[in-house]
Amino acid sequence: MKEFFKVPEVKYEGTESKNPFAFKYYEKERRIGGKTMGEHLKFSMAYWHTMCADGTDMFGVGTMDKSFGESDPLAVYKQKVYAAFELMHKLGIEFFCFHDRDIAPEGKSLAEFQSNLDVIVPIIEEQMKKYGIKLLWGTANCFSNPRYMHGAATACEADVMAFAAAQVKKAIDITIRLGGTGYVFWGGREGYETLLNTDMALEQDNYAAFLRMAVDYARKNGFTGDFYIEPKPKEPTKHQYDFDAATVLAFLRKYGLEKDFKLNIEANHATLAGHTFEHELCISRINNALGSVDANQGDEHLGWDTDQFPTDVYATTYAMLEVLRAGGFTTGGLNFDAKTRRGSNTPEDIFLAHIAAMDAFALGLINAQKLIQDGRIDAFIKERYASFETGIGADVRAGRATLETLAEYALTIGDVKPASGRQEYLEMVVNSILFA
Ligand code: XUL
Ligand code: CO
Repeated sequence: MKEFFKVPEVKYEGTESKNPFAFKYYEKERRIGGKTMGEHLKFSMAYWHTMCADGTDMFGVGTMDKSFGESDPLAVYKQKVYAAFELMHKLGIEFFCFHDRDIAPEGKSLAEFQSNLDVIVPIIEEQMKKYGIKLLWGTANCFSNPRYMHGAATACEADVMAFAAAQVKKAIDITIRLGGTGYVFWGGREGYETLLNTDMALEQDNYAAFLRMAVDYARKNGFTGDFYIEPKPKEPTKHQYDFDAATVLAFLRKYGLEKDFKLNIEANHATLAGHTFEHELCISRINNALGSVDANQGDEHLGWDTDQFPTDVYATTYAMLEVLRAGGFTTGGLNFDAKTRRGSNTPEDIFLAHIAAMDAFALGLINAQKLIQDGRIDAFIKERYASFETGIGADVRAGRATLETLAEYALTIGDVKPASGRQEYLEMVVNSILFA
């Protein structure tokens, strides 16, 4: 069996270790609050970045060779499978996610693409069994091919929608066959550039109809997992219909799709929407719609989706706090929708990036659990809203209050002097817990 990565299996060595190919914080079997770290974090490899992205950007060709020693397209994609599973196995990553286009070459026609998929999928299936690795979610790439330049499910031409349907149908079949627990829709080209050529109402109706067809097909064929929508405010289109979590929830409710769909929250997409990662996770959680996470990070100095591996420990801490408050992942997990920088172009960099990210989320989990156990933050919030537990506040909560009773009450209390929000004190508490 060919070895693609000259890297040993990555093990936990603790914080004192200086070995770059070792975990300093991620101890898969360590128990935290009733579950192991591995069960909490459910790490997943993103096939598109890790096995396909070669560092190409707007200004230059790729800096990384991901052909794995082959030149015939189908042979390249076969080697990608073996390389992917070697990598996941060595990193101890138990899940992966894919787009149809990441795992097989498109060929010259839809039929050829489908038959290429039929060659590759059994190899993936066999490798999954060999290593005990599972599929987190599948999806279809309905945004890269030029035919999708005006959209896929929201295209202005019905033939394009039919093409997208064929891709989604096949990707759902593969997801079911491989036992995936989720199916993602990221609306790559589902948006618009100018209202001068766009019937927004028609496009949104079509998008909902398309999602309904996909749900009906998948359910009929035995899919019991969750569907996720992945919000993103811009890129590639100026106005993406799935702008952010709140926008997506409103869309799902308008079309009665909220029972089948949860959200797949991506950190960098939150940044682009002008939100924090934890804001998007919190909106999802309080609406019982937190499905899965695309774990990456952006760069505040660049206005685009840089898809960096996550290493910001404050961000992972606040994210894991939301995940723990939501009761943890069920069908979802932490998918590294992230790529090494164009200048980090060796196979070792792919390992180092995953190790850094897995450790950052392990630290996030440890910290989030400490914040919960310490209890000062939760106690502060509870106390801050205590006036809604008795008197007029309790009447509001119970739906007994009216505008008249509140107005009558206000006349009896004189002026109100709200208490301090104590933000700096709370930030100090967080630091004292994180760096104890
Ligand atoms: C694009 C993005 C996608 C989705 C899956 O920004 O995040 O890779 O995660 O289509
Ligand atoms: Co993503």
